Amino acid sequence: MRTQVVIVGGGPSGLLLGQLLHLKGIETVILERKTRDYVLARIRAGILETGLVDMMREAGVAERMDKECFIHNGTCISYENELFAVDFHKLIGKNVVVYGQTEVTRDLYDARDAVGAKTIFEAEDVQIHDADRDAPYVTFTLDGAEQRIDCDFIAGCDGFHGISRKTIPDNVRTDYEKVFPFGWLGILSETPPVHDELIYANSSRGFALCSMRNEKLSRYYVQCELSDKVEDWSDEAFWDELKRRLPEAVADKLVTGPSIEKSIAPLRSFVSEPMRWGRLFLCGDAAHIVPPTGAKGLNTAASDVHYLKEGLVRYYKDKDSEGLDSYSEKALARIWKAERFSWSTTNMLHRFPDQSAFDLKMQRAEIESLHHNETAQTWFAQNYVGLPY
Ligand code: RFL
Ligand code: PHB
Repeated sequence: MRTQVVIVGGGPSGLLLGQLLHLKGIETVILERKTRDYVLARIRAGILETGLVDMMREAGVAERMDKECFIHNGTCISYENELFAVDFHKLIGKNVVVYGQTEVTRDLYDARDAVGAKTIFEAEDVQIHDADRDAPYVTFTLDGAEQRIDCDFIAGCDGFHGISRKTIPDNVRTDYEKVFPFGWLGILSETPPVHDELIYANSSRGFALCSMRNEKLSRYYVQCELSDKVEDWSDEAFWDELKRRLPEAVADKLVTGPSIEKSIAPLRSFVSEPMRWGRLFLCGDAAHIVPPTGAKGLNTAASDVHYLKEGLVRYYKDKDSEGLDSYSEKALARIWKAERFSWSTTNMLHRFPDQSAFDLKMQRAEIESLHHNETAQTWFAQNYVGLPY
């Protein structure tokens, strides 16, 4: 088999790239290790920057999103009983959109089916060959038989645990990493959201987040120990803990109910440089991870897709490789800023095991500055809604 671009990974970055390239007449094959149902059962991001919303429109997959999404003009932050809003619209005239990653992924799969582009599920043992030469190819096993696809380029969209990044030799690659000493325990419940905006809560018991998917579906998180297991947390224990971390007036309004999903995610900052090796280009979580506190993971994946799509279109249309040559540099410049925002927001809102009384005072001063200083709020708003591409 031969194609122009092999995309390893059928998550949101691989699918979005595939759709945008298809619209420009560039042929792709997506290789996904899992089944479609498995990919669609993963509950992850909920907040889309307008850059990603615009790309969904460009890809022609925005119809349901435009109907069902919720526009959020700001977000709320609380510390003990204090609650304040950062009004993005008032500060910088921008907003974000609430629409689940699961729905983004479903819309992209439906669109890919509709145009008849090839996706191979349950592709095992995917391996990238000769990415640093002129004629790269990818091998994999399907139903026990070895397969080969020759191609011009490979997009490594296979997430943090994928094989693409590891294909780049150690002496070419530098990894930068910070692992946070806690995780987030998240639940999804068919209950109305406690507030019309998200609430990021700093409390002496640890961080909490009140988020949502729609007016009947809520997503809540509490900071937990890395050693915690989902089975250790009954729904009742979760709701009790969440209430204790929210301002009383919010906790009193919280509607609780059975969880329909419960999971624990560790928090990590990670960047691998460069994001290109020969004809292999890394996109999204394959190259970088942020702690979810700034809602940046899916959104940085989208900006990578934007730069890579531009580079590939320019290559095929004008025989000009400048966009591909500058891909890694352009993508990384934006990513490091999103890394900084996610890291600083995580530091401002969580309890750390070794925090001294001095550290706590600094954290409090930082939140109070954000509460009362419009310049600090403007910086927060610019980063939260997403820096320009
Ligand atoms: P994904 O989604 O991990 O998809 C990678 C795909 O590649 C497949 N794969 C392979 N396929 C073939 N061969 C192999 N060897 C393979 N290895 C892996 C996998 O099965 C998978 O289908 O990466 P992608 O596409 O780069 O997308 C990144 C986003 O999923 C991620 O950044 C976000 O979910 C992060 N994130 C959030 N991002 C936001 O922008 N806003 C948010 O509000 C937000 N909230 C979150 C989040 C992530 C969370 N968790 C669980 C980590 C909240 C949470 C709790
Ligand atoms: C979510 O709704 O899952 C969500 C929202 C905002 C975040 C992280 C996760 O910062």
